[in-house]
Amino acid sequence: MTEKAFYVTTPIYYVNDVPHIGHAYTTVAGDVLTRWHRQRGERVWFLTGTDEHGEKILTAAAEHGMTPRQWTDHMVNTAWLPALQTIDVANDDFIRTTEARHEERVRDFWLALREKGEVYSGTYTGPYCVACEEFKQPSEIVDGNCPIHGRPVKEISEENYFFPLSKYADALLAHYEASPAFVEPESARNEVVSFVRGGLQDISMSRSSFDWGIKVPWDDKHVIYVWIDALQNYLNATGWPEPGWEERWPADVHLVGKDILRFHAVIWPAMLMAAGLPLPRKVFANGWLLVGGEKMSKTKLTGIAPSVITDVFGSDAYRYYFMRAIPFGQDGSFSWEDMHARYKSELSDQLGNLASRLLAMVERYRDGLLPPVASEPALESALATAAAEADERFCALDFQGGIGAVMGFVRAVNNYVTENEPWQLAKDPARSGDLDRVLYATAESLRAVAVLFNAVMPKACAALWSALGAEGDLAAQRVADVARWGQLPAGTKVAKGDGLFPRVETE
Ligand code: ME8
Repeated sequence: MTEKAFYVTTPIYYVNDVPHIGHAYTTVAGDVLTRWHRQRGERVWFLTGTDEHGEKILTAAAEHGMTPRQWTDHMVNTAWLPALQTIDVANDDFIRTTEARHEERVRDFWLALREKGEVYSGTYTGPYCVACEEFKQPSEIVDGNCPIHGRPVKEISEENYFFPLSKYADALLAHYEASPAFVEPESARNEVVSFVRGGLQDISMSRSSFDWGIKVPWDDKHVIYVWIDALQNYLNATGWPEPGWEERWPADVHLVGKDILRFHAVIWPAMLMAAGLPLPRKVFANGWLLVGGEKMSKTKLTGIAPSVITDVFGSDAYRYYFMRAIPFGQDGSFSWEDMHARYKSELSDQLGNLASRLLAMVERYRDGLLPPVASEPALESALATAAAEADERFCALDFQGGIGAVMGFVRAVNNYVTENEPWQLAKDPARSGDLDRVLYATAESLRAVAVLFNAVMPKACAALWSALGAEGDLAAQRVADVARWGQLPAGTKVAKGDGLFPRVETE
């Protein structure tokens, strides 16, 4: 059997509306994580996709005078797939819950659970938030509104089929105890544990008041509840139960926003336990992206399309900013001022400036040809430390820390150039050897930076890689080899090229 892939998923997003930077946030994190693991030499599988059933989608389609099928096709093709290009995401698969490969497996799964006695019929009465597509506890409702969306919930009373979630409480608690890394960060884990300790209620696994969904296989007056349908995408995308599914499953990381933590850390593992299938290894909940102090959402009309930002700053700076500015797992605010300030001080003034200084000096003093390989022990050891630190942090989903480690090295190289004053060395023919050494060491450092920042900023790093005249495919460069000094051969032709991070007007 092929070695199991490192399998990462994002939530599958609702297509009632277009993507905003909150959706892109989780997806970018998944893309950075998987690109990093690829550069560790691992086989990786990165899945994203769309959640297309349920009342919310049905209503959106009707409001636009389309059938749900027309609407979901339209949204996927015009908005959700293009958004992946906008933010430069290299997913391996894209699953839609309206695909046969998903719908058929959902039916099989529930037929099997019903045969095992894991389904019973009953009546659900209580509040429901269509925006969350979630059955709520009366105690959660604030003045008749959903606590997340601030919009009225509706009272529903339906004949439904139920999944006996409550009987899995002990097994779930035992699992959280035995595998502390199953839910991260710590705050998310604590929330989940105390929620389950508070006692679980059985959940409705079907809806009967509308028909946009996967029909319950033994009763076509019901459709499978959209969340129950959606969660299974992660398993179905592996091809389960066809041969080969275990080369992906279990997922190594389910990336989710904290709004949907309970579905992933409580209901989903209980479903898998009921089916006798292995559990995912980790559910990691990111915090809220806030705009103007509020959670940005489609329903609150504060949603910003990713392209509004990438049109100004480009996809690399976009990816860099969100991963750098907000500790992953905590809430954080987006503001244009902060984005611009970091773009200027970190990307333009540090990284961009270092690259353009080096390339210009090699051009000017050495006709664009790299001097002989030369050792520079202080930089070599700073690089080894930064690479090890970055690896540890990125693998722990501490994107801010991983970027910080590489950026710390960029600053060290900038200081090295400033202290060694190659422009002064160039004036003194007797110090030509010193100039060679400084130019070589700086170029070699930048080679390493291109490798270490490739997961975060693939386009800029590819440009830097080619400007340095480096050979081979950048994405194939291994993290484990990055600190091996002397990889750029003497005489390599560098090219000045355009600046990596051009000035952006503050307007
Ligand atoms: O919940 N800050 O889909 P959805 C950070 N279809 N992340 C945010 C965010 C914000 N302001 N807004 C959205 C669904 N997100 C279901 C998921 S999975 C089997 C089914 C991100 O379109 C975050 O990852 O409402 C959040 O969990 C997800 O988008 C919700 O996307």
